[in-house]
Amino acid sequence: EKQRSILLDSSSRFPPPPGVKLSYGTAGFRADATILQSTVFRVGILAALRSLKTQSVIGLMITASHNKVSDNGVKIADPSGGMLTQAWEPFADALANVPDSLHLVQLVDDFVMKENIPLEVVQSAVILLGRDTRPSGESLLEAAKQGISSIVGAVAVDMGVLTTPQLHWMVRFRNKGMKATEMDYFNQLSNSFRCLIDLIPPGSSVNVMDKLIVDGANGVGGEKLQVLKKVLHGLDIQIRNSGKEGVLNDEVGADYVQKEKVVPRGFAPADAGMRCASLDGDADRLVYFSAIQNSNNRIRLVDGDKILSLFALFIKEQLSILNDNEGDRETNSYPATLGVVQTAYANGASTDYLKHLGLEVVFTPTGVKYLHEKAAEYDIGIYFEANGHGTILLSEGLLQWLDGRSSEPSLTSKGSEQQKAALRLLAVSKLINPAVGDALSGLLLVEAILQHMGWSIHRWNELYHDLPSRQLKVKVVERSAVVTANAETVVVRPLGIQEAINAETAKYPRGRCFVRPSGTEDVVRVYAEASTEEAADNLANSVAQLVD
Ligand code: NG1
Ligand code: ZN
Repeated sequence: EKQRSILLDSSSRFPPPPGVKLSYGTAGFRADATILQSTVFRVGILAALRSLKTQSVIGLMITASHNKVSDNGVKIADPSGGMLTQAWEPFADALANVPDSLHLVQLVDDFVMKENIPLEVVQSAVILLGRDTRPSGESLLEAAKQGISSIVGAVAVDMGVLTTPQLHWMVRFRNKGMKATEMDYFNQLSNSFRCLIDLIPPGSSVNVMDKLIVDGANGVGGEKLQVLKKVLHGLDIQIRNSGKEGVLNDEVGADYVQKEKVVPRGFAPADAGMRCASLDGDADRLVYFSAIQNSNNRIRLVDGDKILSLFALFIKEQLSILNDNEGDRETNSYPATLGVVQTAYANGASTDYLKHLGLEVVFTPTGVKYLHEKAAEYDIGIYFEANGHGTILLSEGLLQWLDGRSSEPSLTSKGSEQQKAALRLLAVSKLINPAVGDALSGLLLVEAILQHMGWSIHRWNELYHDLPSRQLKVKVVERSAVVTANAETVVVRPLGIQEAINAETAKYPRGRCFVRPSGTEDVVRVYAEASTEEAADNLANSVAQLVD
């Protein structure tokens, strides 16, 4: 009927590039931008079907994050603002790789049947589209629109250039029936930041904080931070690499800074010692650093693990104020569970530190979909990848209880410590992006907590000392030949490799090492940690040879 012929017709205009096999991976589809037209068109179809199925607003983001400017990619935001449900990933793979339009129509037909998607009845589907600053983004966005409009009743709304977390945020709040424009986003961030600053105990903050210098990776994050700055009070920010001159992710950005542990381009010798932050290409990752004077561009890196530690410390402090019921027997405490979620890439010293604080630390495989899912099991779940992607999730139950605590009349009159702690946690819940890791909101939370503690970046960095670590990539013919278990810490195939890794690792004090296939690049990654730089390098190199 009509739907079939529209789909047949439009998909024949987007033939897939021959001989390319794509997989949805840890962050959607990614490849050289020139081969992505058909993929993005097809993901447009998927987004429309997803919207029909869930009867909710869906997001489609065109970005390749920290990858080079000539790459691009596409990923879906589900109704909650989170990643596409894993249950649909096999369909995404099948759809992206189907050879021609006849097969495509058949595949869609079968899937619609299987999932019971209401195509016949006239339904409406809404898909919000966003893209980062990559030059290929515009024409790929057009392909996505074509894909969406080949499903009857589906409407694409172009939100323009956005950070990935902005799009996820908009999807989430649109589905809660709220206004969710870009300005709403900026206002919510700046208001909740202000709230946290106003709640700083008198005397405990450094009144004048030095300015923060931010590396915008020559991408969308720097651009958006310029806008946010205008509605923000109480923070002095200077933005570098805002995209006007340099190339996206070219020796700039959070991925480069975290992996290479050097100063990004665009910084001057005079910046040494200053508090600096770096965003990635779509602003969902954040790391801090400070350049070491006369050191060949070396830095003190304050990575995602340390951001996680700072957040955990602050939240734990607020919870213990709330649960301190001395002289206040009337009020019930809330048995809030607090959990932190890391991956095998977390520095061993961070895990030791968090456990030492008495926190529950759990591990998942790489990929925020896994971390996010785990964190959602707690009243407060904090997750971070070492590379700076992470956020904080607070349960509805806890938020309601906090709401009650913060407005109890008996407490209000006293302006008690408990009331303030409740208000702080509520402000955190409004500042932090509940959908995905968000460099802009994460940055504001870091800044608010540093002011609250009265800490410099150096004091923060002293929470613990990172173990020296090294990451390598090994190009292999078939990365899927490497199969891992136990949150990617053990290789189960090819047989024998794990024994060899164990034997190497045993040679080094505090040695730890693992390998895993990347979900976003055609490589196998090697991570090694040991008590000295040299040992970490040697361990990584010798294990890389085992995989090669
Ligand atoms: P892969 O390529 O699967 O290692 C990388 C990051 C992930 C995650 C995704 C999505 C490392 C070692 N890996 O995944 O943590 O952020 O990209 O962007 O940083
Ligand atoms: Zn990113």
